[in-house]
Amino acid sequence: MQNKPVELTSEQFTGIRVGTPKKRAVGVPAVLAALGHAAQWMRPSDAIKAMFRINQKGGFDCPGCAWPDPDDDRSRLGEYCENGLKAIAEEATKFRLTADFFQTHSVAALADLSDFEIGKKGRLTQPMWLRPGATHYEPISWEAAFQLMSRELNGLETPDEAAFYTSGRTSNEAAFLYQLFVRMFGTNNLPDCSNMCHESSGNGLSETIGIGKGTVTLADIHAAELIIVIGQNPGTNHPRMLTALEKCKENGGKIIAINPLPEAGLLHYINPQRVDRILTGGLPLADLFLQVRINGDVALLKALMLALLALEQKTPGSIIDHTFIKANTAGFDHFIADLQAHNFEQLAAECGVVPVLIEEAAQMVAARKKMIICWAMGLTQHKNAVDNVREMVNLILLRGSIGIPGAGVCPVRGHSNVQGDRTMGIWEAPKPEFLDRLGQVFGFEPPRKHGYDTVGTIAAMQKGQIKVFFALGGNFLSAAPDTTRTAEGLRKCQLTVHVSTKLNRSHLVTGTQALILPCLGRTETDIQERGPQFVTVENSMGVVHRSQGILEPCGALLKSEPAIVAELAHAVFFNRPHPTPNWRALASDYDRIRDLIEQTIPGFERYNERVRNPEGFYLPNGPRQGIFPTPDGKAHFTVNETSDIQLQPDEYLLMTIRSHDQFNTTIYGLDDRYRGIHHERRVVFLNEPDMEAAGIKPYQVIHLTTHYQQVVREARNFIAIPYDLPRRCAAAYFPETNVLVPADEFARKSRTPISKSLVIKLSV
Ligand SMILES: Nc1nc2c(c(=O)[nH]1)N[C@H]1C(S)=C(S)[C@@H](COP(=O)(O)OP(=O)(O)OC[C@H]3O[C@@H](n4cnc5c(=O)[nH]c(N)nc54)[C@H](O)[C@@H]3O)O[C@H]1N2
Ligand SMILES: Nc1nc2c(c(=O)[nH]1)N[C@H]1C(S)=C(S)[C@@H](COP(=O)(O)OP(=O)(O)OC[C@H]3O[C@@H](n4cnc5c(=O)[nH]c(N)nc54)[C@H](O)[C@@H]3O)O[C@H]1N2
Ligand SMILES: [Mo]
Repeated sequence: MQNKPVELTSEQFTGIRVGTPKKRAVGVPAVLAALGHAAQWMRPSDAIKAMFRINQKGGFDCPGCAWPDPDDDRSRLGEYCENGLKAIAEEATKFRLTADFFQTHSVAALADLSDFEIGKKGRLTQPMWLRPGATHYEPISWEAAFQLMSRELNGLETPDEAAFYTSGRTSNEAAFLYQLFVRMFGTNNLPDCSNMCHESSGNGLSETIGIGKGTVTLADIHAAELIIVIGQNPGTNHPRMLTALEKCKENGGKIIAINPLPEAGLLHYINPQRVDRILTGGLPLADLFLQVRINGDVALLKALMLALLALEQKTPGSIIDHTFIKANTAGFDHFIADLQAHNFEQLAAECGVVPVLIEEAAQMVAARKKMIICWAMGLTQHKNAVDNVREMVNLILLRGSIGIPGAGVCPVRGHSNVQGDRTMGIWEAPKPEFLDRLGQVFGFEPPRKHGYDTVGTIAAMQKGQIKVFFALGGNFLSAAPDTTRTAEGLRKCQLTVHVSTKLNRSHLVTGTQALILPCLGRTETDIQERGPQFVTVENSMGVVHRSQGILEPCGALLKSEPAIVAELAHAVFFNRPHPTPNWRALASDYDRIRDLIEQTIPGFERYNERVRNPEGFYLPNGPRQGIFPTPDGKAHFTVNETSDIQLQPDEYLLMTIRSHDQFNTTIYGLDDRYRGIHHERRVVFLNEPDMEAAGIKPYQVIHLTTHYQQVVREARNFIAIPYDLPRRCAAAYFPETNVLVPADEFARKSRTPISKSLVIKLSV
């Protein structure tokens, strides 16, 4: 039974209904949608409790996105948003998966379900084991599970035969213990979701401004005169950002949106917590919308900067901030020489935006020094993604728009603690200073060789070089590129382990044996030997704050993530000659873990004390103060490459994006309300004239293929939707399209898969 091929993704249709795309986001329909999810999946008492404590001081951090909470005035009804409440309804569901469920459903039968159906089965409540050759998972005690993992890990020829993945929901405390355990075990194989996400931002920013994080605070967003939102869909993925943009506009700020899609949340926002806004139909957000072609951003930014140079020539000294540039930057002359060698009209044609609109954008930029650029996955998942990031830095430096209030760079993070995990050392390429300090504090010699990142792990698995794959959260199979190859790799492992709250497809494509370890979620109380515990997280703007669950855990057997890591380390290092920390004591009181973080990582002085402030504390950020911690102390202008993708007549550029009803691979529902799609995910959005030219009828079922390095990858059965997007551009949802993403094509330097610029062919 088990030998029947396991479905890597469901290809079934669910019954599409198409409406008109929305021009306004949020408002009352969003509140109703959110309440609908809560009512359907949660116990009413839990829903009410959770709604009032989400993102409140002393409450729990929303398990959704990493957008920060206001330092002061938080809405009484929780700092909540529609998709935040959906995230909570997903985690705090009233449904439970017990041992009986796994006894009646084989792994193969579960894999036949869609991701939506799998996720809705309920919370995992006890450790489960898939024995070698078995068709069904069966219960296993925690003790036996830790023994099994310890045997497998200690039996490896080298520690590098294990890979330890992290998803960005993991708390600082769990992440710190985890990387410590992994490095004491002897490897830097710490791939994480960030490798597929903002790695390009971290890479481009570290090199140019000396820190791999954003430089602005929420107060800066409110105070900015101009915000450019590029390659991001905040209405769906960071809805609370719309409230911050609203404040900026009320203070007189302007917004430019740069996106291939006219996303509802970029155009118009109805704040659901303000009656005045509801009654008056809300507030227009973007003052200017530039409908860029996919991967046309470097060309667009260059054209915009050329238009700025033209303005500067008319009124010298008014636009380029020479004083700032001279005092704080390097590489200006080289950058300008390269820029001037480009042709404005050619760049405009390349990015697909008409010249007058680029000139209008330049006028807006020229008139406002307090400028912030916000971005997300639309810029980071391309071959030239790091170039995208560095080109935005050029624009910021040209205007001297950094190190002053209301200005700077703002990569908007995804997972709620993805930034904190990196600060804690979840990184396959750790800095030597970090390892030195870790070694000093804990008295060991950490491994120095860089480990595998996500694409490196997939390649190593395929070669049979990874024997144990351990995941602290996430859904590696579905989130990673090249689903088929990733599945092949996972199947070559001896043991695959997932610490999870919910069942997902990664639990169904396994090594010779597999474990699922159920853990507490953000919403639940966490009681350890020395009393109730809270965890800490770092948001997108470098604020570290506490998060404490309030709901009763969904099962008595659940363990917290720090406890699971500590027990694993205890089991693995038991009887080793060299002493390691008292792991169990650490997990009994998270203050103890925080004390060790304080000793190891700069910026965490008086951690336990400061994190007890209701607002938490800001981590140090040099560029925010105009100090650039690069080797020469300067911010760097760089020369960057425009897209080198040349489409053949029958090719299109596909971006794989999120619907309004999902959190990454977790499918909340089957609607994408703002884009007018209901009850279906297997859709591909195409430009209408392109469809006519190719003879594709609206709603016709078509198939998508990619062709990289002689490998043809196919995703079958997508309904073609005519949509407002540039010629030769296409969009479809992830993770259904991850089968198309090659694992061996990625961004230069950051190695992030090219999920936003896949060259595809269509067939019927
Ligand atoms: N509800 C919800 N919230 C989430 C998530 C979720 O899945 N659901 N995921 C979380 C995570 S981990 C992340 S990383 C973030 C993701 O947040 P986003 O980056 O907003 O997510 P995507 O859907 O990938 O959207 C990318 C946007 O970029 C645009 N885009 C694509 N290609 C290009 C391009 O070449 N140039 C430009 N200028 N734009 C382009 C797309 O049209 C789309 O609007 O959200 C986080 N928050
Ligand atoms: N084609 C394509 N692929 C992409 C992207 C894209 O835009 N296009 N985006 C990429 C991005 S930005 C990201 S961040 C990755 C996401 O990659 P991942 O982080 O690996 O994926 P998620 O879907 O967020 O993980 C969901 C699973 O996490 C588990 N989980 C939820 N809460 C908790 C918790 O509190 N603790 C633990 N231990 N487990 C929990 C649940 O079991 C759930 O099934 O995907 C990437 N993949
Ligand atoms: Mo992400």
